[in-house]
Amino acid sequence: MTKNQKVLTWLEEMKALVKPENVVWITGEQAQLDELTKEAVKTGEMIELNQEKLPGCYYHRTAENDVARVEDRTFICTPTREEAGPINNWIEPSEAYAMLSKLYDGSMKGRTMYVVPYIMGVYGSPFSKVGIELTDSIYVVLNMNIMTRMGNIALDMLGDDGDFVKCLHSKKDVNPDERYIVHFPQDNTIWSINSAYGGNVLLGKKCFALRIASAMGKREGWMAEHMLILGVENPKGEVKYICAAFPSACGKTNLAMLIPPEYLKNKGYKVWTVGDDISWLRIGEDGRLWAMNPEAGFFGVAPGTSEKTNFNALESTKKNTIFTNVAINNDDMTVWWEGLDKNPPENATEWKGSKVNGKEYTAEGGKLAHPNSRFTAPAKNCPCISSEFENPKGVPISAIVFGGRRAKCAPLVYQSRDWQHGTFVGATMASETTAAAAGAVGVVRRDPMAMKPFVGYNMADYWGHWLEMGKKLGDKAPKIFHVNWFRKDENDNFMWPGFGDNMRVLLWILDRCENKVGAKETAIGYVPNPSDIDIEGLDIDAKTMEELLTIDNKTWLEDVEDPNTGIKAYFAQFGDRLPKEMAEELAKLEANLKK
Ligand code: OXD
Ligand code: MN
Repeated sequence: MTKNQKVLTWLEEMKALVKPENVVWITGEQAQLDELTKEAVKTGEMIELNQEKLPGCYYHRTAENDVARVEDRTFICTPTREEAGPINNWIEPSEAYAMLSKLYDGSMKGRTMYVVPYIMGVYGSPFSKVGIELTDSIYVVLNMNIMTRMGNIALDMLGDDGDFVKCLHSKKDVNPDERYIVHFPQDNTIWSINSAYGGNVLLGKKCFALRIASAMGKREGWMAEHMLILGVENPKGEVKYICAAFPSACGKTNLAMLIPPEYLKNKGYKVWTVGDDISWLRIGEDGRLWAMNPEAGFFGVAPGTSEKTNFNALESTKKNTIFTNVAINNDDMTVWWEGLDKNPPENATEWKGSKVNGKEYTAEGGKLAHPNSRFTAPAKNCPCISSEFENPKGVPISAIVFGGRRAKCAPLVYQSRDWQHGTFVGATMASETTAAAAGAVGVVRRDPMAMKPFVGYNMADYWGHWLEMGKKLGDKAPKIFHVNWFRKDENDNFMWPGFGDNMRVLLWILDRCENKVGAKETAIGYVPNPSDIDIEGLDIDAKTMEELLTIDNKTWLEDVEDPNTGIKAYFAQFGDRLPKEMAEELAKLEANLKK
């Protein structure tokens, strides 16, 4: 336990509110975790999978109404609405505490409250921060054990006087009408109630490591970003690091764990994964930008993950993994999901819990796994995990890459002119909806820096913070790029093969960072000369390559001016809080396009 009076006082207050029957401190010791797992299996909260084929793996099924993050029930409770900004939901803090206290009152009656101390980041790193989550869910405890460094180690790092992020979670009765995910950035506090699903309840992840941490970063001069971190090793054994931010369904985990094409592998190129979702970035003593992955595991989307699409992610799930809402193969108690292979199990339990013939069920269009079903896998299982994953200093970043799914607008890759322009490129990031989701196809959705659902304060002030960081970094700033793996030809076919071949684009990016290759200056920034992207062994002709890199000024002007989805309309909602540099960049883009 701890002598930290701030912890003990807060714990007493929270106990008085939720009134648990017992309180159990989570130590992180294996014997305690084994006991909890046993108890969860006994109550049905977890299902034991085949311990020979999937050692240490368990299954969890959520309520049918509790399968994803709930953005419309997620709130940023800053003292004023303006501090939260126009794209966050807001409640005045004292009103939120009062409303939620009524819901939490006695919510753990007859239950055990687990006290989960955890570290976001590596033990002892100056980058790292401590949180404590109080929860009535063993599923949460076991997931936090994979996603964070959890238990006594965190109390040790906290010490007798350290500060921590106060996280209160009660699954209560999983009532969607009273579900709230609420953040109080000025109090470093998160309250989550009436959900038992990953992103809403593993409070170290989106809630702390992005929403609360982005606000901390603004106050303290660092950045919390929705970015993967990967290392590219060249044949001389030198490794350069890249951070990349993409909206969901644009292949972040796949890029983080990329396997280079055969001809590059043969030359000695390798890719190393440092993180697949979140990056905390600070300016190091050498003046460069350094990144650390605050997480210890991957909370990945299962459907679509296969040996072909992401061998390394699949390998990561073979032991000590928790599966949520995938399908079970009852013949051997293993797991299955759409896209794993073409062989759905006959004797299956689908994600809602019904026994079905999986072959017939899927042939009729049924989904055995929920589209947002997940694996929680330890990062150390990943075959390409970076040797720097546990480095308390993090890794120095050469390039920042933004991206989205744009059928026509964005070229395969372009480089911003400088940090200010790069901030504008991130701020105007967008992605088009796909047929996979309900609703119209090809609708542009703005998702600045892929942080739309995760920024813990006014997005306009967040852009201002990016600009401040750029000023501090000066000429040591990473170069900023934009990629688009999803450009389509006139017959609606993807023009670029994607997956491992994206490595070819990463190599151009790194060459640009080292001034080893030229580029064409265009209205939107620097675009590669087509012959500078290596297409050896690819079934792509020079004409396609050229098309992948063309910029159609008319399409771009529409992207600026569309009254609903355009950049101008998007910026307008931030009023005079929009940094003048962003308005300047918009004017420059417009002028360039009209030239
Ligand atoms: C995630 C997300 O789960 O971005 O990582 O939604
Ligand atoms: Mn994410």
